[in-house]
Amino acid sequence: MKFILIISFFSFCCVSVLAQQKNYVFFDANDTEADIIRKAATVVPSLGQLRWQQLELTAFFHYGVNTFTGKEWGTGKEDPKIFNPSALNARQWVRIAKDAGIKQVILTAKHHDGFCLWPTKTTNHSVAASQWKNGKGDLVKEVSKACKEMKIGFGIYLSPWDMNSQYYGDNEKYNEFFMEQLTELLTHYGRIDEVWFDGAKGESVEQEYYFEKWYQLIRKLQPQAVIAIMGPDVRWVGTETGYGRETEWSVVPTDNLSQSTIAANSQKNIAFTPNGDMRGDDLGSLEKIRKAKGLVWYPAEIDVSIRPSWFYHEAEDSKVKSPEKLLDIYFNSVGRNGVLLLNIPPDKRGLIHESDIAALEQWKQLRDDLFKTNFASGSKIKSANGVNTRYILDGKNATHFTTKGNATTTVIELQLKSPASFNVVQLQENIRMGQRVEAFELDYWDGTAWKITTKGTTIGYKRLIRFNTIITDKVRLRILSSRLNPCLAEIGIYNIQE
Ligand code: FUL
Repeated sequence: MKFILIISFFSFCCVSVLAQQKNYVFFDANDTEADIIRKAATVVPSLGQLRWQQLELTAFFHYGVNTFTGKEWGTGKEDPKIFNPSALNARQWVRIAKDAGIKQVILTAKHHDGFCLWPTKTTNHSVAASQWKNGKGDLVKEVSKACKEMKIGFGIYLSPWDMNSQYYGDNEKYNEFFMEQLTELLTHYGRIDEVWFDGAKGESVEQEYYFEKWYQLIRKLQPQAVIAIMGPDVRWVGTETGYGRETEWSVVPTDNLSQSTIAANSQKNIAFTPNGDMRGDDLGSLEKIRKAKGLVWYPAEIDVSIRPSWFYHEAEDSKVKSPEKLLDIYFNSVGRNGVLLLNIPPDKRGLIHESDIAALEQWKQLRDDLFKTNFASGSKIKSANGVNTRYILDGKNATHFTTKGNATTTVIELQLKSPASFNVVQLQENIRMGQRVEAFELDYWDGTAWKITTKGTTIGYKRLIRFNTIITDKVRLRILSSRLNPCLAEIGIYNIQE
């Protein structure tokens, strides 16, 4: 699927009350390399970004006229009458997602074809003109209600690209129309937790999007909502495979920015528009940040569909990703300092299909089995330069182990309660303190010497690594490099049955 990422957007508006630090920083002309590194280590998520990161698992529901035409991208010319689910049950969608451990769902309120899943006043091209519930249905309402009832987050996808709107191509009129749609969505359905703006845009009609105005509207009407992808709070990881980067920094450069705009805008709690493509392999290493004008907390979201396509197609019922594949995706998205956005497209009946349900249930079971026993629990912890060592095993991501003085390296040794057999390590930084760790190694004691088990670069909110099974009663984590004192929230060692 063609995904045109024109530009990336940053927010400079949110101050974390927790750390009294900002989610952006600027460099002065006379900053030394040491200043740059220190500044990078003190950029922290906004409260909205912190909440979002801790969700770990979110879901997409792609639903609309494409569900009934069998297409992935519509044309905008579809007859609304074709939208006619026979047994739609939004509570089933949300229940299935919640049972799989998903904490927030995003509904495609309008995809590129312009068909609206709510009875909007802005166009006739909506559920109101469909046969579903004799035109009296409101799918945004049904999904948002189910989310509230089941206490999970709710977000909306509103495609900027609209192939149906008569205004598309007229900058003023289309932006006004789009803002009206946004206003309806942000005022009629209670709390909205995420607003997702797609980067896909047709090339045949020129249309400018007034992003800054959209952001201001969202900040005003739903200040807690994170704005994703073509938005300032959450970054597209750069692929639609479910696999994030091995080295994933949530702190990335802001490029080509005017300092005066930033200063002015940050006071007014609005976002603005910098340049930069966020698809490279390396976004936040020292090499990158050294050349930057400033840095911003802009974490990665990893979107992928449970099926080959985004919309439901019967022919793909046998191509639903296996529970094992979903687990691998989990390791490479959530376990690579990202949030997974897994698409689960409901079918023509208006239900999540049995094949998807089975895969989701077994995926959840695999995760439950895997994380049932942390073999590090109850270990004796030793660290020559460590402070608050016990916090590394307290099960809380808001408390952390750190080091004395200015130490940016450390060794944490764990004497397990008894010998264990394991093949997974899970590490977490307390990101309320920023993202700091640049390199680590995990060793095990083989009875006579320390041997390397695995190694990695960034940790961030969560890092998961799988390796060949080892048996030992002693492991040690060596932090080899960190931008400031490492602030490690948790360490876990687990075993996947093979
Ligand atoms: C893409 C869109 O073109 C796809 O249809 C889908 O919505 C995906 C999540 O984003 O850019």
